[in-house]
Amino acid sequence: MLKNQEKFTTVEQMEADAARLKELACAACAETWEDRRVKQTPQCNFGENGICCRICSMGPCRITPKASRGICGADAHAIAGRNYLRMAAAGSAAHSDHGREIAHVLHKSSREGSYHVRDEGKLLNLAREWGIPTEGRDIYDIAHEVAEAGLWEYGKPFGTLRFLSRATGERQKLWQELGIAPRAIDREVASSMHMTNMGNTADAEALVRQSLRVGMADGWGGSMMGTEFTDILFGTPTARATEANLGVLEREMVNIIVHGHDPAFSEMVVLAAENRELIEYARSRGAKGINIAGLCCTANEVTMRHGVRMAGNFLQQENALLTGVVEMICVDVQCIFPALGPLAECFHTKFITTSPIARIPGSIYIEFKSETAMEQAKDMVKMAIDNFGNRNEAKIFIPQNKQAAVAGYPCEQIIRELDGVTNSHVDITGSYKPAIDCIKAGVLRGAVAMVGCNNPKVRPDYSHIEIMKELLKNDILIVASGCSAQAAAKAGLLSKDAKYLCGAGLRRVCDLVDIPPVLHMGACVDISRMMLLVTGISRDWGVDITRLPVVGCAPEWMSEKAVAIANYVVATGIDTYLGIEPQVKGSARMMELITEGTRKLTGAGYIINKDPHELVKNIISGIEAKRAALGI
Ligand code: SF4
Ligand code: MSK
Repeated sequence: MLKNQEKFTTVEQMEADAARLKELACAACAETWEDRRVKQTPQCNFGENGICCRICSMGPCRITPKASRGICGADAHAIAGRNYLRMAAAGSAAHSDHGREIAHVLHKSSREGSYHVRDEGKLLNLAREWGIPTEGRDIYDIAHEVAEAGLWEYGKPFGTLRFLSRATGERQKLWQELGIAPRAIDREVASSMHMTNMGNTADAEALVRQSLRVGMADGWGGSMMGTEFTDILFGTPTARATEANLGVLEREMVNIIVHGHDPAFSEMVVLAAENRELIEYARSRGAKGINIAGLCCTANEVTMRHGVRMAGNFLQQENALLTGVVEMICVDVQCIFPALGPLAECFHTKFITTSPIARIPGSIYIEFKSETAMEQAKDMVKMAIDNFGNRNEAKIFIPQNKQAAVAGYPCEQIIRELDGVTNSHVDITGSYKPAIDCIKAGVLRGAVAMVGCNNPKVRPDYSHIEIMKELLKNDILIVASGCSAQAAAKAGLLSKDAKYLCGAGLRRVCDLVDIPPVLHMGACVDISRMMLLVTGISRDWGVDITRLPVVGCAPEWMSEKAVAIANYVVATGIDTYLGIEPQVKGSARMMELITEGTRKLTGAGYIINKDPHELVKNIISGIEAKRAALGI
């Protein structure tokens, strides 16, 4: 038994909390995804295998043993390939539209308004990178020009994306040669929809190539822009102490949950909750204060900039409301269950939607406008306070489990931590060389980027947590984002005490650098940070990305955004281990293309295994094989 093992929250404990919440709720309130999943079982095999086509009204057409082609003649490979590309395009559109919204907020930033430039250094660096003059100019003039240049990336008629020049020379050359360097972001999304429109591409390989391209329009385009502009507006994150799981909800405080992805509005809610007058007002209404907690990636965003505590990840959103102490759940975009509408009606909870992108029945719609954001946020916080007295005491149950966590390790913070250890060696300051040396020496065997959602097809959080624990035991450092990072946080793996779960080498590194062994890098859009991290390691090591003992893993993914991400990760040359099968199984050609076919193009592909214990063995042997090939 490892020391302090009992400090970590197990999946069994989390499941017991969820079961108790359901048990205490009345029948109407207690319907959650678990019940709906049962009613949806068995799920449609045609959909599961990707061989149902309904892109024209001659269909729907399904591939069966007696019907190997749709009415137009499209075979299983064309149908599965088109469905797959459409998923990647939709995911890329979602992330990139989020990035676009943030670009518009930056474009409207001003000294007087709600939104300011908080990281001037990052803005100036980006302006220089993009050839935008900075000398003698007002910082807001620069911000507006940078934002406008970013917005042009969505629709420029010529050329490829600016951020591609951040990649290694080898990657840039390869992308050009393969013809997958993304052009304007919207163009790649539109081209994908055009290619998959009735009567166009039926060649599976061409569809997979475009999936890589539209994925890169996300990871090296819209997502990267979202990350950069968010840092400029709200500050580049730094490591912060926080807590995670439903135990962060407070019985005696006004609880407001922010949920979704785009931090523009939640940042305002967090600031409004710090307003002294509103805190006094909350006290006057019998509360001890205002408690903001986060769900999904909005949580990741505000956690790493303000230390806001995390109520949980994707499949925990209903459970948060079942506690009966949430005065308000305020959402922006993506990963929001429509189920929150009827569920909120079972409680006193105000369910507030704020974006025309996510309109949900049963919610109060208050469209967020950047011009009036702070006033709107204050009004909402006041509405939540006014709702505090409406709780039904009989419906309250707050599970006590919560874990300490440290969140907020963007590339800049990782470099800073490494510099802290090596500051006597001036020549390596600002590089990843200390980490590379540890990998070369075998003190660390490699690194894994743990990402992605929860999915009821596998036991929620179990795959994330089991895989992470096994990696730590095997001296493999983890960077994490999205709901995977939150699974880690709930289990206690983002705490510095998680070093007790590590092998001797990784534990020594954690002690020396004073970091947790799972580094929280942010939200889903921040997987773009991981691309820059790997690019930096490749440069500092002088070894091509495909040869590094570094891989990605999404054991419980569900979103179309994850398909876009997996495509740009593979295009960047990083093997990606999946615990949920992409819905292309009905086409042997597509299965071959996404596992081995892309490897011939980009040097990386998917490795798929539904069993988390087997998947982690695959990861470890993949990393060891890369080490052996490097001769280390
Ligand atoms: Fe059927 Fe072809 Fe129309 Fe798809 S595009 S629904 S396979 S006829
Ligand atoms: S929130 S995309 S469930 S990681 Fe980014 Fe979580 Fe997946 Fe949404």
